[in-house]
Amino acid sequence: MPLLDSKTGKVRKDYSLDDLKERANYMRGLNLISLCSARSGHSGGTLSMMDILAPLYLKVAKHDPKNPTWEDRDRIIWSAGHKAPAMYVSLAVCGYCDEMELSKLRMLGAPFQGHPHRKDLPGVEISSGSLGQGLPVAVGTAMAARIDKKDYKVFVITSDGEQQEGSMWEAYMEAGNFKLDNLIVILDRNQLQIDGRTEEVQGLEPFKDKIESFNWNVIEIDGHDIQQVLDAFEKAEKTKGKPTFIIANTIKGKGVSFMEDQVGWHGKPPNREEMLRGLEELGLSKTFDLDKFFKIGSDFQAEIEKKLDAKMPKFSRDFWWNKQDNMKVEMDPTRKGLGRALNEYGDDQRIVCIGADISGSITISDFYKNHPEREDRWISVGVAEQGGTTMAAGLSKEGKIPVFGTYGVFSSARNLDQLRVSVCYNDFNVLIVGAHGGVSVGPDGATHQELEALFQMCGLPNMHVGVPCDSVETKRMVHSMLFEVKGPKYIRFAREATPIVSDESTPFKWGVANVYRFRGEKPDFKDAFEVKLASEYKSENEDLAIISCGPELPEALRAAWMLKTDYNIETRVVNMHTAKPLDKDAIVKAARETGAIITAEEHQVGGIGNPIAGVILSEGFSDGAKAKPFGMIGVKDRFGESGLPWQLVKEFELAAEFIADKARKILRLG
Ligand SMILES: Cc1ncc(C[n+]2csc(CCOP(=O)(O)OP(=O)(O)O)c2C)c(N)n1
Repeated sequence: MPLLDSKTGKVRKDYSLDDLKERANYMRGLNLISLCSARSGHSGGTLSMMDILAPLYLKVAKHDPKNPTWEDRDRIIWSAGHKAPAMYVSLAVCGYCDEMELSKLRMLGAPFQGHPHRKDLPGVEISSGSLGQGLPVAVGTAMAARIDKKDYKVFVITSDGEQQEGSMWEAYMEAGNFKLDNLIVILDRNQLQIDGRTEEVQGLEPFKDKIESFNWNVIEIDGHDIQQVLDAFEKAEKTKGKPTFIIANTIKGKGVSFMEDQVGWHGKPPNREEMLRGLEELGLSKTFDLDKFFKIGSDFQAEIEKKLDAKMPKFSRDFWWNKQDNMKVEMDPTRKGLGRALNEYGDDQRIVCIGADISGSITISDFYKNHPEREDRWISVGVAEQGGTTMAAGLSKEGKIPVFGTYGVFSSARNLDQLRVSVCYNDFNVLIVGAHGGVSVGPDGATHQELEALFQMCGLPNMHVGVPCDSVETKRMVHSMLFEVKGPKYIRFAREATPIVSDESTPFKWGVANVYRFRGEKPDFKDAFEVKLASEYKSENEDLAIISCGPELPEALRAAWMLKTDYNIETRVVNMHTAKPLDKDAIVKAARETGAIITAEEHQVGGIGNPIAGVILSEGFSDGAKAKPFGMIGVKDRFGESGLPWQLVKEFELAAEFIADKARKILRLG
């Protein structure tokens, strides 16, 4: 059943096999130019799907772009949300949106986030991007159809790395058990994931037998043969009493020779030259009006920048990073500190590192990269965060020092009960790494921006939580967490390069905050601040204290500089790098000795702000001393968005300008 007019039941256009081949090729071209415009995103796993998506969206599924919420439509659920560009391309060729609009892929405020959000764009059935959830949602949708006696089908797009998630297998069991013959799953079996070949990262074979044993009808096809794709869908629709699973054997990056079967093209967009080469290979060099397409994207980007500039609080001059002749900073991603530490300290035979398919990105693979002799202490679990966490607990029980790491959303939330019971209740010595904390993760969007881990992690008894301010402090903190801090521990860091504001001579003591004081502009930003352990700091009765952690600390330091320059305000900046335990002495002193307090964090507001407020109220002013003005900077109960990292720091009001503006308000400076 093809694309329909839901009012009349008439077919909008009946596509022949040749038409579908032409469309699939065209969709590859549109995909390439959108990714090039976005300058980030997933090329390989989108190109592998086009010979499946063209027939599915244009000929097989029953839907109507003019009536996207038509209740009898077939539901197409994308479990593999990172393939979003391919979804947008499919929706565009069906007419859900204008193809030219795809030039805004992954841009702030556009409806095409790095991972799809159902509230942004008609035709998107569910928000996804956290692997292993779309299929289980689809099982619920198929159950709803059965309850409502509707005959729509539920199609699911999934990928092979995703099969490593345990939640997929619960769903397979349920769908087989409930005989959901209205459920049709299509697996993009391209054999690659981020860390390498699927069979090497965490093998799936014999996959067909496994799924069949769960009472599924399994059909295996060449996913680039559109006739085979059409036949498989037809067989699936005729199958009764069982859900259908189509294993579509594909080639990642299909259609662009230099991307085909290349692991490096997973999360990488083509640059302009690569895009042009790709279009040429596809025979599409003259098909798109590239000038017009890219102009729409760059005009939109310019518009975003203008809006953000207008939104920024104003000061006497532009204090933005590296905008002055002096006060220069070097930038480096905090996550790199993890890799440096594991590389240097990994000879300790107790250390065992567990990777979950994004090992290079979070740098945990630096543990063995230059040390082949350590490979027997490296465990790849694949995309399986719950399994990785419980495995770490088991390793720790036998005296190992396990380090399990992935993006923070998946290492603090996906596995929360595993952390609670198997790690924390047992009080096992496990280091959990949460990379990609904060909105500055950028274009990947909400699903990949961890903004809640401090609530979860600090709420767990026995857990220790560290949030280092830069890559230098990250390395030192990892050392301390490996060898000094005993018990469960979580380290949170960011993705983007952020200012380096410490060095080897900066004091560092687990559980003790550092105090930073601005002493006057210097050629290097870092040298403009004197740093002391909070326990050794003598009060200067400053006007204000800003208590911060992580890469928001450099923003707090910049705010201190701005406030001194424009208002002669003295600020005590406290680096609360251990979010648990909090350095209560440093907080109480700041509350009693300075004129006002601001907490600043690149997290949902209150991650460190709430416990700090609690310490201030219960211990700072419990003797009846007069409370001081208090303010909080953080993300205001909102999911993140796609955008460029520094755009998001502005959009979410986390930049120093917003901290300094908050200070202006609570100190009532004109
Ligand atoms: C729960 C979860 N863990 C980790 C990730 C990060 N991630 C995005 S894509 C990907 C690899 C996916 O590989 P595969 O499923 O084979 O997709 P394909 O190769 O077809 O793109 C990973 C680990 C995620 N999105 N969700």
